[in-house]
Amino acid sequence: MSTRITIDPITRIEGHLRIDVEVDQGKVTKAWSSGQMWRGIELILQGRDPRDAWAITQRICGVCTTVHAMTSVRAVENALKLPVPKNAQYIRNIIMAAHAVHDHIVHFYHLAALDWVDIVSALSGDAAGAATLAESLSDYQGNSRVAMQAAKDRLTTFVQTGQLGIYASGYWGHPAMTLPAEANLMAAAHYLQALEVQRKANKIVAILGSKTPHIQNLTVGGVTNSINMDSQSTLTLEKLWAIRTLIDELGDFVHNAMMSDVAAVGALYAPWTAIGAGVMNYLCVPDMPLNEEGTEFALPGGWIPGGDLGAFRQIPSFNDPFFRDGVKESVAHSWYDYAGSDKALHPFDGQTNPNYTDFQDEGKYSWIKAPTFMGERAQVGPLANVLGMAAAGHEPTNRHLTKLLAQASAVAGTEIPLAAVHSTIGRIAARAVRCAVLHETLLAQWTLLMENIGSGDTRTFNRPEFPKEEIRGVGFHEAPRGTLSHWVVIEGGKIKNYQCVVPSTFNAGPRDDQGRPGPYEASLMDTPVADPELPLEVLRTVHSFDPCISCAIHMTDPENRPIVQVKAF
Ligand code: NFE
Ligand code: MG
Repeated sequence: MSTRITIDPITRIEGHLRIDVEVDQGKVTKAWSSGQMWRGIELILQGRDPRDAWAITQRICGVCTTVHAMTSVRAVENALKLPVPKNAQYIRNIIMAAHAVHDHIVHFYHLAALDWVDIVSALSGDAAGAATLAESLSDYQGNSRVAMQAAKDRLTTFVQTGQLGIYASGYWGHPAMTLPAEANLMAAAHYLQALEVQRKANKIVAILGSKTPHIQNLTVGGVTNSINMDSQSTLTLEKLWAIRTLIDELGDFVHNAMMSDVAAVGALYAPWTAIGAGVMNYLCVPDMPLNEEGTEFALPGGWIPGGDLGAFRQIPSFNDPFFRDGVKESVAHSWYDYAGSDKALHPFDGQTNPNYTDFQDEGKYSWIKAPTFMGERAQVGPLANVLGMAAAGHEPTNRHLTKLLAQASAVAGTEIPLAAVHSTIGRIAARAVRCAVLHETLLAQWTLLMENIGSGDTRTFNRPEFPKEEIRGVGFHEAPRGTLSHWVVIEGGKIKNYQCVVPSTFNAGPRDDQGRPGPYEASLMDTPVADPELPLEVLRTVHSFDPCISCAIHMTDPENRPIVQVKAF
């Protein structure tokens, strides 16, 4: 007999996500992913000045704080065929890389790790043992016995207060939590240290963007950071060197602590490399443009159908017709109607007409649309990105991926092949690899900016001019959760249509018009569930995608209905 489990809301994510699964003989046999909030950003944009869209779309989310702003200016620049000065590209690139490093650190340590790391068990871990383990994995400076004891004391004091706050409802002691106490203590110590480290990445965003979340320095055609080495009120050498110091401080944690924690946790949970593959068509886009036209990039991207790296097709530029023509969105199982027909629509012709029906297992059950690429369901995110960059022969990606797999194999005592990354653990591992790659990118983009300013180029802005006739543009960005695109139709200098196709829309989307499940749903199939009352295993796979539902729907329930009261962590 099958059991139905409804988890609503899923916590340690952004937004309101409901996951339903049917479990038969201890395994998931059916799954539904449902976005439970509606906003309306795409509709708010209609009729507005395209130069304002970035500031409005950025309010889609406060987690991926910069990404909608970046993607929006790119969409409008693409419609205008407006080049972007190199300084502006580099400044944007530094912000994007710093934001992603912050986001990936927070995801692993603060959002996902507590599905794998038992904080209660950490309290009984021996500090010297935890330090020995940590030092065997890396020479990160926060690995000492003193550091481990400090973390243990801090956690113990916290527990003695009796006010466990966010830790009160954790699945501590769950049979699927199998790390030794010293491994739990090591990870818990790095969890606490990561709270400080992630701030350093975010400071870089704030220095260049004037504020975070929600940067203030973008404009269609460039950035508003004036460069003048003789003026204290502009982007000065002092600020640039402050950024360099922060980049250097981040490196030790990212390349040593995070990479080896993920390798060790992954190796100790090796059975999870065979769980959670789901949709194996992977999409990622190139990013970190190096020239004014957006035809050269530091990081490659493309399409991998069926998980076959040999079939990789590169997306070379912002103007690539393959990407531009490849995206559609279906609403067959989403709470929207399309006027005229229920066929999937290309985003330039996209519609946002809400039609709420309640949760219908076989009908409409989510506020999230169901995007496809080349007619297929597609998984996006760090795993897709790392596989795409590896397939494109990107040296830093291959180096960090090889390093992580080698370390995981050493801990596991058996060779872990590349194919193991098509899994729940693989998505987490790929995020660490991407974080390491992006840290290098951050340094490289900082160097490019310094050299370019040093060459005498201080340009940061090209003025946009809007024609009367209709123009269309797409902007894309490889955001922390995957491929993000904004699609804008402009007429007479005003926005006629605006559609956002977002990473979590790709991954959290419901069934499409052909009844095919989305990546969350597909990845949950066959997941073992030891105790339906404590569905930790389901959370592991869902959290591995790093869900963001405000992004996925970018649309709020006007009546503010309470959804359900739960005690999940
Ligand atoms: Ni709100 Fe986002 C990212 C975007 S959603 S977090 O990264 O775009 O997937
Ligand atoms: Mg949308």
